[in-house]
Amino acid sequence: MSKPAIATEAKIYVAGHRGMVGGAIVRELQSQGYSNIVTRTHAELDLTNQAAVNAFFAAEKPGYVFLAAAKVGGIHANNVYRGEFIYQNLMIQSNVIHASFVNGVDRLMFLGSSCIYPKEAPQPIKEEYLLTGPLEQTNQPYAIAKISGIEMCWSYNRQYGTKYLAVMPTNLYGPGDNYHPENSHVIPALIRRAHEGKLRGEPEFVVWGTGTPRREFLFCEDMANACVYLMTLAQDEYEFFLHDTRPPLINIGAGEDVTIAALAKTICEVVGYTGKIVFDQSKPDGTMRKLLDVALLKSRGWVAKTALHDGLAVAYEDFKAASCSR
Ligand code: GFB
Repeated sequence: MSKPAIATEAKIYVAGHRGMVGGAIVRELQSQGYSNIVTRTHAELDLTNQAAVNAFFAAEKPGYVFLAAAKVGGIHANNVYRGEFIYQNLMIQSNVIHASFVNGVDRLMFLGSSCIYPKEAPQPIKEEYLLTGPLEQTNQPYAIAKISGIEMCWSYNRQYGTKYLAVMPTNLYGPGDNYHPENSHVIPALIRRAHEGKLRGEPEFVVWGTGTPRREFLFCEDMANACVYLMTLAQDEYEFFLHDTRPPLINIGAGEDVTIAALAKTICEVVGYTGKIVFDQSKPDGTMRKLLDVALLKSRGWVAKTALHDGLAVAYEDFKAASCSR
């Protein structure tokens, strides 16, 4: 492998550094010796405000951008806050991608989600399945915003010669997750419920839906490692992903999936909850299966390292630390 293309003193903007993935990207960059990392909290810079974003880019002139800022949530939040999900994501990504272009950013990485693919996509899901069928209804507003971001990266690459990549992680979890009881994703929600059930000695542990959907889970530190790996590829290796004929889209996943029922059982083991698992079928299942085909990324030399059980143990420690500090 040739030398990474980014100097360790390059100015790197991580949008969304207070989020789970953005925070992990900052830690990964620091651990690899990158010191010139630019961040702004939401209070310091509202990414939905175009004038503020333009002024920030004009002043800071970053060379590299990780666009990890987004309005995200689990199946319930996506379904209920549909207007917020489409508006905020379209605004954030349009402002940051366009300001990156105007200010000559060298490389930009746009983070999306596996929910951009059709609900009934063949499994495992290849990048080429984008826009080949209807989307899952519960998260269509979020998915359409993210698809627009991919199209924007591709269009700017084609018209202006920019070098923007769009990476689509599978369902993520890990330190810094959102543990809200309703609006979170399944792993933080079940960690919290199992922990509280254990403390209260509750006989039953409720899991939404039928337990039969299958999901693939990637530890957020692995995701951050993949993002930095791609961002720092030597020029010819990076440009491998830039084509006129297909979007600059790369799946990032663990390569295997589990049922929600099996996940719930593993979480109970990790947390030490011994009651009975019951399913609340009044809650939606969402997509029945979402397993990414990660052959493209693997062919470029990257694979996930963290086993689900190990990652869940770290996530549970993070949940307990976060609960204590609240
Ligand atoms: O994590 P989750 O909300 O993501 O739900 P999605 C995954 C599965 O877990 C669904 C079930 O089948 C849920 O019904 N589940 C069981 C639960 N118990 C719970 C619970 O207590 N909370 C939650 N949240 N789920 C999201 C998309 O969909 O995935 C987003 O809405 C994004 O757009 C994200 O793509 C990665 O995979 O269903």
